[in-house]
Amino acid sequence: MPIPSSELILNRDGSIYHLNLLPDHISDTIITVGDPDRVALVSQHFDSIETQVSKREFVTHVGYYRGKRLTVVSTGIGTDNLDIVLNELDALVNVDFVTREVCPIEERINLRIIRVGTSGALQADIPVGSHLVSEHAVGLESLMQFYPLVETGAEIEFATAVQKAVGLDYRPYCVLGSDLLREQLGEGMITGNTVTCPGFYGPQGRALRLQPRFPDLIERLGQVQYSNAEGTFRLTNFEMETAGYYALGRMLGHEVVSLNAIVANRVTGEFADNADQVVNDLIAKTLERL
Ligand code: R1P
Ligand code: URA
Repeated sequence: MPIPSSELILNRDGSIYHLNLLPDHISDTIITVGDPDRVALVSQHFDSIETQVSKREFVTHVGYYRGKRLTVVSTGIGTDNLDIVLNELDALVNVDFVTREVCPIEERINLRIIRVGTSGALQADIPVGSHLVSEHAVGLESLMQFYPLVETGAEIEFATAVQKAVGLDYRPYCVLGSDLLREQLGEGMITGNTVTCPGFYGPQGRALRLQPRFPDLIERLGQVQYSNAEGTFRLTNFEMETAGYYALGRMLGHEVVSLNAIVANRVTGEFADNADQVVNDLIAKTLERL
C-alpha cells in the first residue's frame, strides 16, 4: 500500500518535509546534535563536505571524514523533534519516495545514529567535564504514549522504581540501549542511566521564578537503585532526547547511542566554565572512534 501524501510529505523537489533531504543525501552513519550551530563544529573536522541543507532547526552536513561518508544533523531540543528526525531519516533509507512503498524487509537499511549532546549530572561523583555513555534511558516525557514500544520485564521494573521514587502519576518508559555502539564509542567514558525530561526547568527540578512540583526531584532520582541479574543501576544524568532515541531506534531497527558531555552537576551546583571545550572534545573523540 502506498503511503498517502498527507503522511509521507514530500517537498516540490522530492525532499522530505522537515529535514529537506533527498534519499541520496544521507550516509548510513549519522551524528545527531541538538544545537544547529554544533553541526559545523562536527563537519569542520571533515576532509570534504558534499551537501549542506537546512530548514527550521534541522541543519544537515554530509561529507567525508578519513574516507568515511558521514552525516551530521541537528535535531533541536526534545523528543517531539526526535519523532520528526528519526521517522524522516528512516523514511529516507527505507521508503521508496517514487512508489511511496516501504522497502521489503530484506532491503531495509539499519542506520547507526550517534547523539552527541550536553547533559547535567544528578550524582555528586559525576564531574563536570566528563563524558558519559547512556546504557538505559528513562523517559519522563510522553512520546511513547503514542507508539507500541515493547519493554522487557527489567525495563518495566526500573521505570516503576523511578515512578515510585518520584511519586509520578504515570509510569515512565525505560529502554536499554544497544551494546554495539556503546562498546565501540564509549570506551573510557562513564557508563550511566539517563533521565530524559520533557523540559529543562521544572521537569529537571530547576527553579527560577516558578517552583517545580517536585523541588527535591534530584534527591529522589539520585536515590533510585534498581537491581536485577545483570547488576545494580542508578540514574546518572538529565537531558531531553535519549529515551526517544533508544525507543524509536529499537522500533525502527537502527543502532543508536547517546554520548553526553556533562556540562552541569545538579548536586554540587556547578556549571563547566569550559563547556564548549567539553563538547568539542566529545566530538573529536566520537569521530576518532567511528
Ligand atoms: C538543553 O539545553 C538541551 O541540551 C541537551 C538537552 O538534551 C537539550 O536538548 O542536549 P543538546 O546539547 O544536544 O541540545
Ligand atoms: N542539558 C539538559 O537537559 N540539562 C542540563 O542540566 C544540561 C544540559
